[in-house]
Amino acid sequence: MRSKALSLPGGRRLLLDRPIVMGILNVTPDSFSDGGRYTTVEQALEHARAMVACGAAIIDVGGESTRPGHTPVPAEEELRRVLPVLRALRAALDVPISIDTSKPVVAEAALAAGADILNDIWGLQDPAMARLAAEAKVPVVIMHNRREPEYSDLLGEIRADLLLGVERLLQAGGRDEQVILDPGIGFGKTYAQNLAVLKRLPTIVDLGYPVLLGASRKSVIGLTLDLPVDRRLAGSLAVAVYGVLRGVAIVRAHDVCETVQALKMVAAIEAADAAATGAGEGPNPGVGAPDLGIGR
Ligand code: HH2
Repeated sequence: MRSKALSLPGGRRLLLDRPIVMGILNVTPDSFSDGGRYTTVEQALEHARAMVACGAAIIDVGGESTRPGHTPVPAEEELRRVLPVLRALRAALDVPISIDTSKPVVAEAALAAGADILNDIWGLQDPAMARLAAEAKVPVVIMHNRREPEYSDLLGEIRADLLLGVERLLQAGGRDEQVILDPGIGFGKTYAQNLAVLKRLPTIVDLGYPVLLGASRKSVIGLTLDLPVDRRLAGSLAVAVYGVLRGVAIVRAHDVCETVQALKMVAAIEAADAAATGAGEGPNPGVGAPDLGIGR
């Protein structure tokens, strides 16, 4: 990872010294798993507060569903959905806020309303978005996406596409330190391709930028486990854990409490080595932990 912290507006910093969770706040009527649940400012704020209380390090606000077959939303409608929520979040919470949009006009207004991070599911393919990101000097998620899932070298082409996004940012005057890369699970990829990308996450991590992974409740999980959207928590946690063990820095999740818990558990195990191999002063195994006996 090139940088262990992201610079945010107002001199704030977002530390990436351990994996963090980005909580999803879709203020849409039609998102694939939580559409219509947080459409009033009050509902959105309450949900954001709950996610922060559970340990969300970023709140990602989206005003347009991008699920397959979604209805495109004009910029005016997207602005009408996200701006009041962004203003309310900014007034009530210190947590960094990202705006999930690919429309430069929405991104610009969102930054003015207090958003700290741009999240572009089209990876700065629009030059106006690249210019805006460069001028705003904020962190930007460059997500991989394609209209058709056609590749002759899946990982090689994803890496190249992502680096093109970085190049567009740099050409527009932006900096490497702003970049977060995202392989775009569920975007322009078949089921088998999504799994292959997950398996080979280190090829994206190796590019040296912080990597964000967004697989929460997605169809790659539903198809694997043959489960509907409201029963994909275990699968989502498995993917999150698999991702952070392979270097993912930011996990985008609907179920923030459970995801934070899963990542804390991973961190505790990873931190245990030093203490446990010392003079028997390792961490307390926990109240009620069974004595399994030596050799079991
Ligand atoms: N996935 C979705 C939306 N935005 N942004 C990033 N960076 N990475 C992702 O994987 C990603 C994203 C789709 O999920 P969701 O927001 O839950 O659904 P919908 O698009 O239906 O609102």
